[in-house]
Amino acid sequence: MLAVLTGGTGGAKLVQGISLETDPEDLVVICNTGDDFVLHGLHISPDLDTITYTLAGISDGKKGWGIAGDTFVALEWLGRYGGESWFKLGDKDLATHITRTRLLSEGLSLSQVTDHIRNALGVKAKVLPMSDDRVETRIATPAGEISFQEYFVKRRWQGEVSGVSFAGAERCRSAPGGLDAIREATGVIICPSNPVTSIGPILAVPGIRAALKETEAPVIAVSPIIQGAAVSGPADRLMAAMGMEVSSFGVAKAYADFVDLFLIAHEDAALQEKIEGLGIKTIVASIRMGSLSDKRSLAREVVARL
Ligand code: GDP
Ligand code: FO1
Repeated sequence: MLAVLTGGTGGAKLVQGISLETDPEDLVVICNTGDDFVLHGLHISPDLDTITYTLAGISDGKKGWGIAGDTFVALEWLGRYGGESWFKLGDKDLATHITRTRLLSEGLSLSQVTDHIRNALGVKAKVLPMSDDRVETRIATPAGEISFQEYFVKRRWQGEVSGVSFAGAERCRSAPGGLDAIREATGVIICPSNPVTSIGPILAVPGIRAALKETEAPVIAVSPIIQGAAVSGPADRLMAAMGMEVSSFGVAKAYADFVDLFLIAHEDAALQEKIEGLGIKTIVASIRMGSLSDKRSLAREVVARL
């Protein structure tokens, strides 16, 4: 069994490749839930949904989130009634959030709800939230703290960030099966996700970092940073705000206590020796995933090392 740790859009590219290059029944995908929030009274779990839709083959590949071909009629009407319309919830996507909110209110845990949704969509891989408990990524700005979605979507990651925290993380528990998946895996893959706001919250769940250190399985990570910049999104800005070196070396350093193998881009080959100095075997590879064939070949490269 392979255990995969991921956020949403960037991680989903590799998750798609892995699911096509391995037996999906043999995959446990542990997702960030620090981005979860409540809007229109609905519990929204963007990274769980991005991964589930990707594995179901229904994700909007262009945007990286939501369902391909979805319409936005309900959103327009929510706007007419004075509701918030900056977070683009599609009509089909809304059915997911309504179902999640209903099942949670009936007493199911987030992992049980996630299982229900992925089964209904015919997804064979196990999709697990990092925790069933509420953990909230908070972005500190000079004007005060805001939620992750407010920073990411409403403000388009503009403006100064002075810190990132994960409210509730210290008291939360890993979702059932999460720690065992890491301990019992034959390989663990850390996706090229935002190290601060996608992998960071997962590592803040008590027990996960220790399980990654203790597992006998090789732990392999792919750099989300190429030539000192994120391929998409604010990972580079957030790394700088957290005082990290903005490079694949900076990512490797953050994972150095548990990662055995690290994949970096050809453009970063000059950093290979420096990263190996951290005690991490470093491989130069094609880690940009522009096409399905890129995703599959990177997945093959990763899986071959496990
Ligand atoms: P989010 O939760 O939607 O932000 O998704 P993730 O955290 O999983 O993905 C964002 C990260 O993926 C960013 O830091 C990007 O640099 C990285 N990323 C996106 N596309 C690629 C790619 O093709 N290759 C690599 N190596 N990283 C990528
Ligand atoms: N990202 C955006 O940039 N704009 C949106 O309007 C938006 C809507 C949205 C709806 C459902 C969903 O599951 C994801 C959505 N995302 C949107 C993506 C989401 O904000 C990000 O993928 C993550 O939370 C970052 O990790």
